[in-house]
Amino acid sequence: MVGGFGAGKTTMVRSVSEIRPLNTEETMTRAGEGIDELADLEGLSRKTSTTVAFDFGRISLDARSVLYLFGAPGQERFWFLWDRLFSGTLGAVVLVDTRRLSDSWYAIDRLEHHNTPFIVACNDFGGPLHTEEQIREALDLGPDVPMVECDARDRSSSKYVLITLVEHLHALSSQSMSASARNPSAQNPSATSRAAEPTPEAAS
Ligand SMILES: Nc1nc2c(ncn2[C@@H]2O[C@H](COP(=O)(O)OP(=O)(O)OP(=O)(O)O)[C@@H](O)[C@H]2O)c(=O)[nH]1
Ligand SMILES: [Mg+2]
Repeated sequence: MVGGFGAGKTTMVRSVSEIRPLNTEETMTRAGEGIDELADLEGLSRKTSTTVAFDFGRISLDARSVLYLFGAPGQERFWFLWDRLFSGTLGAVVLVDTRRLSDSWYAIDRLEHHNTPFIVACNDFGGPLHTEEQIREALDLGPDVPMVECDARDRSSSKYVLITLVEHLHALSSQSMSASARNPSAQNPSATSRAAEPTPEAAS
């Protein structure tokens, strides 16, 4: 789970994790960055804590496969942690507050840099409605990147987001397998082909 400050990453990990998630939340101080800019936003005016390392949760998919969930810290001063979180990650959810679309640019930029497959989930803060085309254009998303709406506070909605991600990873891995079957000499293990491994892996 990545995305801008206060987009709902910790909330989503809490909603879906089957274990009591590890959260590294600290109380936001007056000196904390961003507190003023969030004060007027519906749903965020009562936000009093922020992630300073990461959230960690887990979901068992079946007897053999476990999905590990990592929620990244949203504040800019903790972004240096992201590149470490991305290594070994199968895929990512970019959580977006559509009232603050530009806050998502950095996350998308880093994911593209790392070649990490991702989907976009627009969290419902009751903010101004944009069409899917407007959001795709603002985030410069290709048509192949799945986009869904969600409410991070709701378990079934958050589960649907993760299912969309896993299906996307599955589709990418099938594509790369059929491409390498057509042209075996061009086979090149990539982030997407790792998604096919059945062992417990991480998703964030
Ligand atoms: N209205 C509404 N509020 C939400 C939703 N998801 C989260 N919130 C609220 O938004 C606030 C921020 O959520 P967090 O989960 O702390 O956001 P975060 O992305 O982890 O924030 P940082 O770790 O500080 O970047 C909390 O007060 C949540 O209760 C949602 O879907 N709708
Ligand atoms: Mg958080």
